[in-house]
Amino acid sequence: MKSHADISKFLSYVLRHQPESIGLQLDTEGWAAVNDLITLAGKAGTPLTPALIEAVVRDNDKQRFALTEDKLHIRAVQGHSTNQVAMTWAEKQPPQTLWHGTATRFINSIRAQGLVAGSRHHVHLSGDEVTAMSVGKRHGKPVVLKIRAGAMHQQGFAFYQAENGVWLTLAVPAAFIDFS
Ligand code: HQG
Repeated sequence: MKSHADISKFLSYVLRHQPESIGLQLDTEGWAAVNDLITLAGKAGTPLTPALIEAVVRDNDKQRFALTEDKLHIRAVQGHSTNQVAMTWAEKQPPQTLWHGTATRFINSIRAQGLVAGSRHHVHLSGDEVTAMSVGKRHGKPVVLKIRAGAMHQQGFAFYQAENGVWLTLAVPAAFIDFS
């Protein structure tokens, strides 16, 4: 039987990146029908039940997923790269400072280009340094960059916050990044 972590990885893959890999359809806000997900995941070798999905969504360490109240639809709350999805959030005023965890090997490129979204739809920023550090560790030797989010917002850059607290913006010019 697959662990909750394995199922979370599977759900991240099909709900954020490659829904077509199992023939799943997401709407533009990222929602998939739970019944379709169960049928298609089962065919693809990942047996799911409504109770298992509920438990994975509830217990997920980063609260990556959300179910509708009637539990008929599920989505990833952020982190998408699939073009099936174009999520809309209300703009939100960020705190003065946000943090971005990355790897030291990316720093020269980030100095030159600023932070870019890459394959995802947004640059992901954290509200605290500890979280940013753990995000950076996923890529190698971590480094945490201080982002002048308040100044960016004042100059017209839009910020959004996903239900799990992750801050999102389209790009961060190098001028707003503190590399010290
Ligand atoms: C880097 C996880 C070179 C960027 C986390 C990052 C997060 C550049 C990498 C979420 C660059 C992209 C997202 C530039 C940015 N030159 N490198 N100009 N601009 N980068 O995984 O932020 O566990 O797409 O610094 O907790 O690491 O999946 O983004 O290192 O919230 O739920 O390019 O993923 O959540 O990597 O992580 P990613 P991320 P989950």
